[in-house]
Amino acid sequence: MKLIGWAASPFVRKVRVVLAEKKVAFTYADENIWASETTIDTMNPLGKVPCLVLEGGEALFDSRVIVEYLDGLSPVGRLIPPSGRQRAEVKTWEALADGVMEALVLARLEATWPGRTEAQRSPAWMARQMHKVDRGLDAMERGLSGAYCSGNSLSLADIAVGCALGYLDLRFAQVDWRGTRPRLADLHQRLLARESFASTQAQA
Ligand code: GSF
Repeated sequence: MKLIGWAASPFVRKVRVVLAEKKVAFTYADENIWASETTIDTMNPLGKVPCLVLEGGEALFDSRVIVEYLDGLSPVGRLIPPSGRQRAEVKTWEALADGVMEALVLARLEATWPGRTEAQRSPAWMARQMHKVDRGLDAMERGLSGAYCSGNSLSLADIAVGCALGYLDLRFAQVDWRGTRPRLADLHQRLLARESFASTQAQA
């Protein structure tokens, strides 16, 4: 299978970390989805990455669909509980982390997308997104009572949260998210010690 991605994307990183944790073989194709000549929309009509192209040529998107598919490929190192409350809990953590990533991406696009003039950029819109980020991170800090976000082993919840925190460090280095969130800071440090996170860290 082939993963089409973009190195800085936190959603792509989530998929890459899951591939590494599940030890699934794949090829990686970096696609600049912001360039006018991108052909990503022939695979994903929404023009977004990550997109996983299966052996038969079918394309899977978005990241939540892809990670669910990958986790089901083998029972080894299960990252998503099969059913019930535990499953809902992990998926809710993922939704929270994805929401933080989405808000960060929207804030960054508002500030930097070259299709917009300086006068068209809205500080109020950026502030609205960063407020979501703040609230999201506070909720994560409150919810993190043990070594892992959910249950007592690594799950998709930790992976998604780690990717959101990594994207903050990558694109919003000025945000001191660690100051009031020691448990998240500790989780992030422990995640970075894993090969799956260390090998997928994007450089600014
Ligand atoms: C979000 C993917 C996304 O926003 C998912 O896969 O979970 N809900 C989707 N990808 C961005 C790259 S990034 O900023 O992470 C993307 O491909 N944007 C291109 C565009 O035209 O919006």
